[in-house]
Amino acid sequence: MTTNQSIDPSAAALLPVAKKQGISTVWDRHKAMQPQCGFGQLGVCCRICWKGPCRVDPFGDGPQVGICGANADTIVARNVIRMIAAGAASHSEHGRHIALALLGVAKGELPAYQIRDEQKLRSVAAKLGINSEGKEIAAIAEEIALASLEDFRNQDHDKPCNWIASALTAKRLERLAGLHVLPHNIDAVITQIMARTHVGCDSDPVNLILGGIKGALADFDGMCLATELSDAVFGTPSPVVTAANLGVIKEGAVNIAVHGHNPLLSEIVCDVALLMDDEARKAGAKDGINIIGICCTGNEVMVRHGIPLATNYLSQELALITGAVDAMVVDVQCIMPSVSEIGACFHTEIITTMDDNKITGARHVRFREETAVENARQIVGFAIDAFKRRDPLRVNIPDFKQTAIVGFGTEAIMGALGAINAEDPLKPLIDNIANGNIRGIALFAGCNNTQVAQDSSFVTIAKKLAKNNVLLLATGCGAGSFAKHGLMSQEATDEYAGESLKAVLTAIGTAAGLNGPLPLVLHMGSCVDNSRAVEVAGAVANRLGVDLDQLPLVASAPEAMSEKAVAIGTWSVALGIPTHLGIMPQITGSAMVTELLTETAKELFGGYFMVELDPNQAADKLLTVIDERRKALGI
Ligand code: NFS
Ligand code: SF4
Repeated sequence: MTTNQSIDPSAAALLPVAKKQGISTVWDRHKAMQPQCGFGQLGVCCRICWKGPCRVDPFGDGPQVGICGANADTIVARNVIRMIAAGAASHSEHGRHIALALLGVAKGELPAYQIRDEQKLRSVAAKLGINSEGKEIAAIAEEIALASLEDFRNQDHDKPCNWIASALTAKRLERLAGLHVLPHNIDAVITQIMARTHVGCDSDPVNLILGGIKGALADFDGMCLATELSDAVFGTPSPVVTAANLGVIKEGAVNIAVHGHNPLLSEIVCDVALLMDDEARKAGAKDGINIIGICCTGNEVMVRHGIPLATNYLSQELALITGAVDAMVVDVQCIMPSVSEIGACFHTEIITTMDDNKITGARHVRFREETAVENARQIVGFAIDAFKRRDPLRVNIPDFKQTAIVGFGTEAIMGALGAINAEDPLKPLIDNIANGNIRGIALFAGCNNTQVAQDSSFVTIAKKLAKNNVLLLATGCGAGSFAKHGLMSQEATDEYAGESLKAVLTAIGTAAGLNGPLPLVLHMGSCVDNSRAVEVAGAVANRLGVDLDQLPLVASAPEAMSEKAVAIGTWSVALGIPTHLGIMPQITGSAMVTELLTETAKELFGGYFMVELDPNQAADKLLTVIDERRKALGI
């Protein structure tokens, strides 16, 4: 059963419960917000100074410039690049946090953390050009942490950030350098966007958008380092069987939802939960402690440790409405402020943990890496206490969950391919792309948005592409969506993959010891893990001696919502990837900016935005693009 708000059966089961209990959800608030402001939708509302707000009349009858004289092109460009700056700030702040933690680990200051994957650490060192031969692990970690932090403090404009320089093909780096959009310092580039968009500064839309693209590439740099350093500290993902959807909540357990993005907290909560399991049992929880994930923190612990995923962005409130979540522990980003009010309708502890991310009405436990275990113990203790207050009569756990095989980072994908050709793991992938068994590759990323029925665009596009033999990768809430709907299973491959794709996935999965095909959609991790897909694509491009904009590779964010998604979409374009948006971006009030990002970008970068709200047509357009690229490659 589905609703027009969501195709997730858990939503259909729980929305009536919410209604009966008088609890409003994101969908109720969306309805109450209608009609939404048309000026805002077009991006032509400016609040950059207090002479405003100014709104340019899209029909040409009213004012065509703001009080300072800024026209729609300037206003739209400034608005969108400020979104990119915020997205880049979010991802990069996450990255900085991990880099500083790695430095702390290297110096022996953070006993709660270790280097769990030494091999990864060494391969990161090699990637960054750090000689690790004969060096202690701690010394290598320190050098890597400092090289990463250098990306936040280098002042030489001509020297690109270390991570982006190590991550892209030489051709791409050259092209980006030629356009002066290679970031030299993440913090500086974000600051420059804020500075140039201040009243009375840059008003040239082309110049503004190029500044935004540099910011988006700084976002890419921040996520590369966040991903790779997290692997070294917490382990590199490898295939693991788990489950997704609200049915992973257990009535007989103390259920702790970890929600947000940063694994520094959730990893330790998982460790401590194991140690405190007996305490939970003593409190009457026959199934002990059950950790469940929401949003990208959920994806992080899912791909690394097989922790089940409760849900993705849009139904985070529904997890609480089950009445069986004892604590929701949040760190940063994508946490609806409404959760504290809904938690208060139940026995649920909503616990914020980061000093710059508090929610009114929630409990705050000040999480520090230095005291991580102690903090996590306190958090788990609150959850166990809350469990004792749970009202069994208000428990409504929908009986929906799907098996998901997840954990396909670059290493896992190479490992699986290596089972077919150990000497040259890329060969089976390249051969199958060349012979057409794999028609192309699509990366699904991004959020949920109340403007489309939750998960529906993801699922519709993916099924159509799979049927047409496109290999599917996913991250973030897109990955959450596929996991919940059973598309990360071997059965899904049998049911939905086109014949040639099925044969390839079966050959690889079987050789890799999965006793059957690879899942239909490969879960690469959280949103910061989008860098993994670029790594695989870069390896293929290098091997073929081409650049990323020549590969039959597309990206799709059919339900995008956040500023982070705007940043990711923009770097995807700058890296040469045709990038579909299934939500109307807030730029259409400027024909010039729209053209820049959809047409001109193609000439400059090879990548471009494609906007198509209808998922069926979007799939067709993505297939057309894949075929164009194949033709150009002569395959
Ligand atoms: Ni990405 Fe992940 Fe989800 Fe969107 Fe939010 S959780 S970082 S921003 S909503 S995919
Ligand atoms: Fe209006 Fe210009 Fe101020 Fe924007 S910067 S609010 S367009 S006067």
